[in-house]
Amino acid sequence: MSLVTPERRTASPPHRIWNPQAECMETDLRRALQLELLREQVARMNRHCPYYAAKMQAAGIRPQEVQCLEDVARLPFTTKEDLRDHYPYGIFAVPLREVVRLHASTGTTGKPTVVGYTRQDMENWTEVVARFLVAGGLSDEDIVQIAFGYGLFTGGFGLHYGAERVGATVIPASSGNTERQIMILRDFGSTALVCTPTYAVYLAEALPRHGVDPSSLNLRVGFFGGEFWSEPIREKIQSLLGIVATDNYGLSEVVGPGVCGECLERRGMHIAEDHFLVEVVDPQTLAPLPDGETGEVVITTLTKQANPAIRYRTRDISRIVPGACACGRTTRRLARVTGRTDDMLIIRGVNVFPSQIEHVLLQFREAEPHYLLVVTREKGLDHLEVRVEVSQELFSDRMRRLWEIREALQQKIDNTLGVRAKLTLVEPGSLERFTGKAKRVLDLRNAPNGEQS
Ligand code: DLL
Repeated sequence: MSLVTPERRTASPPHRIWNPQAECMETDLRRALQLELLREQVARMNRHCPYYAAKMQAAGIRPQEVQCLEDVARLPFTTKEDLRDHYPYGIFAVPLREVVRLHASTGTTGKPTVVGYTRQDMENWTEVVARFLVAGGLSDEDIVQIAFGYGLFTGGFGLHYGAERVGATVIPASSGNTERQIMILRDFGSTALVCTPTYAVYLAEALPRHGVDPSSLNLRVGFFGGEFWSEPIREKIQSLLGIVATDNYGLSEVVGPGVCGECLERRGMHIAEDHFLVEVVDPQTLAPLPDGETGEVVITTLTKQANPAIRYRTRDISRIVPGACACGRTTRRLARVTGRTDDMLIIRGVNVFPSQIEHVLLQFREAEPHYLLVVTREKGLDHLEVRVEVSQELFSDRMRRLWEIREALQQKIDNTLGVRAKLTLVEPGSLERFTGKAKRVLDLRNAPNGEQS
């Protein structure tokens, strides 16, 4: 017998706000609070982090010279390399005995960056995650299936504590094991799904193969983040699973998930501005950009105790959405992250972003949003191959149709990228599937023998 009562399915009232005092604070008041917190944070860093104190000295700024919020632009940046150079604990601003949790960033190269949380940091993290969950429609009536990895990655534990704080019933399913995820979705009556957007698509497509009709499930909302995704992917997830999907963003170096998340308006992610000061800067000149202009996101933590970050260069590309949101929150909103400065491939001098390929593929019903960019170097020349999965329907169609689509895709990719790429259509289901963050680029230019598979 199912324990899921019909009430579980009722939609929560739109625009419930978890912490109205913080989320709907008057702008002037919020800015005054941010300045006070910033000054305290900078003074603390200067006292307790010799590496940052030296940086400030080199930049010729003293903590007491931070007089207004705009003065943040006078402070030196922090980069991932800074954190790596002080691996593992060199940037901590409190003794280790005050640290109650450690996580580490997911990096593909070298050592990870280690991040710590004091008891108060855990409290703040839980609070900011609860805010975006409620903003995206979660309530204590929900059963939340968390399919993020539980471990050093901040996704699983971050969402877990926030959802528990809201009072929802939390299922720590962790990532992977799709069969078990489907069993839980069906038998436990999950109403909310938490995972990467890549995995949400994968799971949605796997349901019919496992004989499960998505409309027979109780799912109604989904919270997706941890990697780049696009509006068409949101539409795909929403229509396949019959849910409302919201985007949320964060990174280990400043907290994990919880920096910002969408409300049900889905027009930008509300920033937890009493905990994070977000700037957008020109990635070349590093000069601050006005709201609405696209650049690199730079984040200063305002309350983090264990390892505060001052002007952390995220490498993520986005912009602040100007204007007020209809939901009543007064916090500034960060638009969808459209890519990373370091995901950019330079192929024969042309800048190529994986997101451009995704954009093209989503215009073709016959192609799946499963793709891989393979870069090789032969005789000093870069070659880009784009491997794209075709739909089952096209695969079993006539050869002629396959050729037509191939031609059209090739043309669109060439026009979009501005560089010739070799297009390889591959069988449905043949590219690797990811249960966490997707990896779309295989750059073999510095591999010993290039790639020949
Ligand atoms: O991915 C934290 C997180 C977990 C956020 C779960 C949301 C949900 P890291 O592993 O340190 O932390 O990776 C951070 O992932 O700099 C972005 O490049 C990317 N990223 C995270 N969320 C989004 C998003 C977590 N909503 C890096 N859209 C960030 C686009 C995202 N990219």
